[in-house]
Amino acid sequence: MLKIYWFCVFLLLGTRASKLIGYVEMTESEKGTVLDAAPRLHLQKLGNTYYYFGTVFKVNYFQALQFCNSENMSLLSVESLEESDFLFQRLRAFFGGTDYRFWTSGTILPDDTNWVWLSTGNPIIYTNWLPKQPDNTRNDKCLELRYGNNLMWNDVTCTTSNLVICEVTPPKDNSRILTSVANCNLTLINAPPE
Ligand SMILES: [Ca+2]
Ligand SMILES: [Ca+2]
Repeated sequence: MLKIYWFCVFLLLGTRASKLIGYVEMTESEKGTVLDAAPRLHLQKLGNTYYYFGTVFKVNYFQALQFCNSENMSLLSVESLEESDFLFQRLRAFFGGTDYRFWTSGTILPDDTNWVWLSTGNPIIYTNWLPKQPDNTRNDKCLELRYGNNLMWNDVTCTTSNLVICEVTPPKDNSRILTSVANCNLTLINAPPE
């Protein structure tokens, strides 16, 4: 059943970007690099958590939250060294040396004092800031990952256009998964054997 679900997610994510107001398409040169990698890069799994690597459009922080939520996923929260290393290794296998930047759900917006993962509501405990960051140079209230710097963190203006990584850990009773599959409009009879 999980295989069917993720196939549906893959299909839906490819068309949903155009519904986001003000999204920025990748340049032709950027597409040349990342689209070759996209089919294998889009969905990766660490433990029980699945990650979607958006590689074909850029959005601001708020649109990134909206996009992931619309797919029953959450904008990425990097909560451990293990998770950070996993993401970097997966990206490095495809992106080579070019610098790409990705949104996380990290933000200081709620009280302008403490950094939190907005997707979970939890305070940011594990950190991987670049040297001299966060520096809040231009009203920098949101947290981006810099692939070109080993996926280390920078605070940046929330209206910046970045790529997106979503994550989800399917619930054990999988009721939400079944709902998604039901909405997916595929014929379950033709599902591959588990
Ligand atoms: Ca996470
Ligand atoms: Ca900064």
